[in-house]
Amino acid sequence: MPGLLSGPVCLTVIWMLSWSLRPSCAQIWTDEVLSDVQYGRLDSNVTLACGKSEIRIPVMWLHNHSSVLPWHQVMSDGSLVLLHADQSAQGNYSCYDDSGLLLHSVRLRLGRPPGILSISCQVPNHTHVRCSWSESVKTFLPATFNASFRGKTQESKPCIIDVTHRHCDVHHPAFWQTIHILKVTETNALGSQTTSVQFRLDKLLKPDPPASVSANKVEGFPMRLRVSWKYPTSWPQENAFPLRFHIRYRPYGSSIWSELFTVEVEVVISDALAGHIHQVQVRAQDDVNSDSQWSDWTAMRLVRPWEAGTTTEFPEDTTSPDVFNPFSTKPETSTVKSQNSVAQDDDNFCLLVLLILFSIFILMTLLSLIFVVWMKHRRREHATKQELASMVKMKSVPI
Ligand SMILES: *[C@@H]1O[C@H](CO)[C@@H](O)[C@H](O)[C@H]1NC(C)=O
Ligand SMILES: *[C@@H]1O[C@H](CO)[C@@H](O)[C@H](O)[C@H]1NC(C)=O
Ligand SMILES: *[C@@H]1O[C@H](CO)[C@@H](O)[C@H](O)[C@H]1NC(C)=O
Ligand SMILES: *[C@@H]1O[C@H](CO)[C@@H](O)[C@H](O)[C@H]1NC(C)=O
Ligand SMILES: CC(=O)N[C@H]1CO[C@H](CO)[C@@H](O)[C@@H]1O
Repeated sequence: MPGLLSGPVCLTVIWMLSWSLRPSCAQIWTDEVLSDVQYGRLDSNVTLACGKSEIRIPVMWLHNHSSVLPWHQVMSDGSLVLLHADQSAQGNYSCYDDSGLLLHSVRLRLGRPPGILSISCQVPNHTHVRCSWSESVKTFLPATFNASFRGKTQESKPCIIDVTHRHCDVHHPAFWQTIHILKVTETNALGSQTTSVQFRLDKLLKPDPPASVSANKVEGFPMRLRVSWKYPTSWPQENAFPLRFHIRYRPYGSSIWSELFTVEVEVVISDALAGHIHQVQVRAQDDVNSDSQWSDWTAMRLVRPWEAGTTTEFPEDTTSPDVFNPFSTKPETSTVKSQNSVAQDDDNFCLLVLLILFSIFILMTLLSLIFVVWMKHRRREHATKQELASMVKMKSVPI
């Protein structure tokens, strides 16, 4: 068995372990390096001091373990000035005295202080505001954000931040205040910048599109279509904040829409073109507040009115329009399918790699077992030969 430890099996195991541990090692390394970081502005002159203690001149500087430095000057106190530093000037700098002793080392990260943010807010109902932002200046540096929200004559309350998605949420804003102010502060190692925007919640109020839209023929009426839908799930109980709905429809291929408005959640269209497939869409708006915005239109529904002499091919349920509607459903299912198959391919690839690794492992084990058995065999042969030789010797010794 000790033969196994130094054998190829052990090597294989070590190789596999190091292979699987590599990403976490890299992680630890970057964390260590981050402990001594100096930040500087891109495209400016950046000064790196050679330690705090008094310096024995001359000193030598290395960048990423190489003596090739970006455009620079070394000052009389040994500090290094990088002139008009660009991205490639980032990295690990170390300075040495003339005997080769390391005096100081530092990691340089370059970037820019934060600039003004561009901010936009969505108001899907009366109790929720979500504001998101994007940087107008690329800073290249990690940043933190804080945000506050207030009505014109009101105490400010925090806008709760989601750092990864760069947005923040306000719950139960004071809707009766017309003007609201949002302030977002971005802070990084080089500075801090506050952006503030003013807006009117009633003008930003925009419901999500109506849900569960269905369009059906009306048995016995060749010019009628029944369209129904539900309040969007993000809109609170129907009675407190009623919505009004805008329905539009046209025979497939026509460019002219017919329209209907209602506060109900169902309409019967009575002027459909007999025998033709129709396209139907619905959108919603807060019924009380006409300054507010219409939702986006729902996906196109296709439906054909009832025709005399034809039997009902499809059951009269909400899914039947989808059967007529190859256009809206097909792209969805096909993208889902392709994503699935990509994921499956990945899985298959992993499985294959595992299988190959496993069979290499088995092969190595077998080989080293054979090797051990062979070694033992040889040793025994060797021993018997020696025994024989000594016996011969003993015989030849005269008694
Ligand atoms: C950087 O240093 C150089 C040389 O000392 C000088 O000419 C230049 O004006 C400096 N640039 C800035 C932005 O300070
Ligand atoms: C030095 O290393 C840093 C990363 O540690 C890299 O961004 C930079 O481009 C490197 N520069 C040179 C000149 O090798
Ligand atoms: C956000 O951070 C800035 C800078 O650190 C600070 O001045 C401001 O008071 C902070 N705002 C809030 C709402 O915490
Ligand atoms: C308002 O919209 C948000 C975001 O869609 C949702 O989380 C919340 O439940 C909605 N509020 C009500 C009362 O429906
Ligand atoms: C911060 C950092 O990574 N410092 C390293 C830079 O390079 C010198 C010389 O090789 C190392 O000693 C430092 O640890």
